Amino acid sequence: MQNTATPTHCPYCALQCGMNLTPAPDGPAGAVALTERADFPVNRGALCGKGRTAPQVLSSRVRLTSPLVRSEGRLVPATWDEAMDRISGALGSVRAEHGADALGVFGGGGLTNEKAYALGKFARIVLGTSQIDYNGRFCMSSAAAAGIKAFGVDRGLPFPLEDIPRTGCVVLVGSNPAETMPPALRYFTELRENGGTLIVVDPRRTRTAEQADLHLAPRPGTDLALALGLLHLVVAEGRVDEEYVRERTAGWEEARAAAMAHWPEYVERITGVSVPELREAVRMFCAPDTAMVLTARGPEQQSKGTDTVGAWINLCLATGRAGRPLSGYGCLTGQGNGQGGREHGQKADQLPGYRKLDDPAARRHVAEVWGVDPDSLPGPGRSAYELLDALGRDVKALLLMGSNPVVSAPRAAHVEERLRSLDFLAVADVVLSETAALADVVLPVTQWAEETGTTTNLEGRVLLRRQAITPPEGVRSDLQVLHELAARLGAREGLEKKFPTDPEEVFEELRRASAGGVADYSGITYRRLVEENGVFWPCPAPERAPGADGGAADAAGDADDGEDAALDAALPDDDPARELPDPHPGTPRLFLDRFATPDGRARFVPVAHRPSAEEPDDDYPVLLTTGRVVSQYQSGAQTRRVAELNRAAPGPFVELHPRLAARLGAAEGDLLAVESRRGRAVAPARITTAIRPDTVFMPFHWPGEGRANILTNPALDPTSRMPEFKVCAVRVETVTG
Ligand SMILES: Nc1nc2c(c(=O)[nH]1)N[C@H]1C(S)=C(S)[C@@H](COP(=O)(O)OP(=O)(O)OC[C@H]3O[C@@H](n4cnc5c(=O)[nH]c(N)nc54)[C@H](O)[C@@H]3O)O[C@H]1N2
Ligand SMILES: Nc1nc2c(c(=O)[nH]1)N[C@H]1C(S)=C(S)[C@@H](COP(=O)(O)OP(=O)(O)OC[C@H]3O[C@@H](n4cnc5c(=O)[nH]c(N)nc54)[C@H](O)[C@@H]3O)O[C@H]1N2
Ligand code: SF4
Ligand SMILES: [Mo]
Repeated sequence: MQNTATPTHCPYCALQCGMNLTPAPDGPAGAVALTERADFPVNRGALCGKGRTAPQVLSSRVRLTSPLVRSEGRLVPATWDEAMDRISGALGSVRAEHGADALGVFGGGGLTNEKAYALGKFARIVLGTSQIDYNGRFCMSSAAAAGIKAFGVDRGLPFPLEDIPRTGCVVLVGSNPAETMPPALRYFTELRENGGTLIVVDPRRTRTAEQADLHLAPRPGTDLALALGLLHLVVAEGRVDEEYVRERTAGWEEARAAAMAHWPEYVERITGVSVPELREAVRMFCAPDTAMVLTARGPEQQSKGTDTVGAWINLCLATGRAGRPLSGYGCLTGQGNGQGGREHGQKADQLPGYRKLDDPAARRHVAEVWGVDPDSLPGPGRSAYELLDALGRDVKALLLMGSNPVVSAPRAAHVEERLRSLDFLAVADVVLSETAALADVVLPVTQWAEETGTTTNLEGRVLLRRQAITPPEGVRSDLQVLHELAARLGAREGLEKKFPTDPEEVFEELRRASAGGVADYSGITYRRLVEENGVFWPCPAPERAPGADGGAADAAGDADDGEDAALDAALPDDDPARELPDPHPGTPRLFLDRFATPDGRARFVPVAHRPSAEEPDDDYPVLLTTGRVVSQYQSGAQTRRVAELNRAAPGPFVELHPRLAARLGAAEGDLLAVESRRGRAVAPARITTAIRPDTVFMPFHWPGEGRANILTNPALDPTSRMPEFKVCAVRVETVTG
């Protein structure tokens, strides 16, 4: 690699902040110098502590550089050939004995688009299994399901972040960007500087809530009732945008009737948010001409997350705040490629381009790109938690890439036990995560700055994350891993040729596979990504662009090859448009003309409040909710390797209100035992008036006895199959002796 600065992007969250990296020839292997990259509009040079220290993981001593295989119970170094032979041997024999569906694949929303695409393809055409899903199921699947129901397409934000400071009011529901996306906080600060207002809905007075004009602190798990109560008031106070509802939506009468059953006083009893606060929120939301509702994991990670997000969307629709400039509903996605990772086929029910695996036209299209018989593609498989729960029973061998479920899955002790009961586990990772430590074979892979690939950030902006340094000896890329496994398992059919190791070649195929799908990337090239600093999907290739406005609506239709033929027929052979088509500009803003539903109207969803899967009772009287702190990322596999971050956030804790602490006789720093029906965790008390007295909060970044996910409830949302990370019932005691 040259010793010049390469513009690239952070490995961690969905903001995908831009940064410049230059190899540092005098430092240890993998050392780089990080400098500001002001030209990338999302973060304009700003980084959080995690992004700023991410290069340390490149040269970390604990970085894996040799494959490991289990021998006499211990993981010992091995050659790549040995490791790959073991994996292909084990997968092959499990398949021979138990069938293809006994093979499982688990992916991650941190994988690039190319990897996510190749992993889904590998599962379906090399292993022939339906049993593939990924950690994005734990992330924003409820918002995705609700978005598809209401708008016909799911893209995190339907507008760029730069629109936020120019709207009139933003409601942030269960989102704490001050800790989870610090450089994005600026958009909300600017909103308020411009005279707009910020409402934050969070059971805790977070650093984000401290910036708000109004902070509503509902009981965890009651956002659905809260949104319905607000909609009730919107109707009662005559604030419905009748013309908009008539012209751009369907299903209002039923949704209205459902909301009218949620009286403000009833909602106050459920949520703990007072009627005057509800009225103030409605006033602030409705007073300006434009407004937005943005949700994150708070309302989504619930066993009713899809309905909950649906209720917030209903509020936007009733007040005419969707599909209009500077207004709309959006979900702040989480992982580096949380958006793209959910579009290209590592999800149990999905094919590339956000196509459905059970749609015959989609199967035909993708099978043709893959050069296989559509009937050979398996059907939809289990969702993430259901897949983990089936390990050792129906699913006997697992290949895992880009997740650390021993720490991050709900009911984690059970998941760990399931992983241990497998006949065979292979994990590809950059460090020996808690999950990799259980594996039979561990493959050391390249990480972000050592490889090139695309990610799609929370705005739907596709980016090129470029290689900036040479990887260390001994590691290979995930794409190489899949190529070599395909060579071993599908040698007879020459399958390895279908798994290129050059990311751009994979992307070229992904373009074709996604063409005509909802998430159409066919007009995007690596070159454009560099020249334009990212391109928003949908971006159809010019020959199939549906028109200058390029709405997602057209792309979202069940477009298959018929559309191409029609377009071709419409253009005379010598039409210059055939030779020099203008590239599609990409679609920063969705829905301005129509929603991506067949009739172009958004759909209200009639929803009613229901309790969480587990409500407090005499045995487990306290609510537990979980989430994040600014200095650790997810399961901590990467950030726990950085000394500076460990100093800032050294370990787990239990946040609780002074009144609850007094009842327990607990002082700051005392060890608390938190027990749920799943298990018991122990961590020190952190006492603060910033949390409701009926609720405790634990971050989930650490393994060991303070592992929050020992406690969490795997109750699933019926539509999205999202587990209820954000609410379960616990009892709390001080630990004596
Ligand atoms: N520092 C850091 N940043 C990250 C990550 C990380 O691990 N660490 N992870 C990335 C990923 S993958 C994701 S998904 C995002 C997540 O980003 P966020 O969604 O902002 O993060 P969380 O802390 O999980 O949850 C947000 C808030 O929801 C609140 N909450 C809890 N229960 C409820 C409830 O019932 N209702 C409501 N309304 N709110 C509730 C919590 O108190 C918390 O403040 O962050 C991304 N950025
Ligand atoms: N209690 C509770 N639990 C939660 C949540 C919560 O709010 N509360 N949030 C959930 C959410 S939103 C999420 S997204 C999940 C995330 O939880 P996980 O799925 O565990 O995510 P990470 O910790 O990021 O794990 C990624 C792993 O892949 C490795 N890795 C990184 N990049 C690559 C790559 O390119 N290739 C390969 N092969 N490996 C790579 C990392 O080193 C790490 O070991 O946690 C969920 N769990
Ligand atoms: S906010 Fe997210 S993308 Fe930006 S530097 Fe921090 S972790 Fe990286
Ligand atoms: Mo996430």
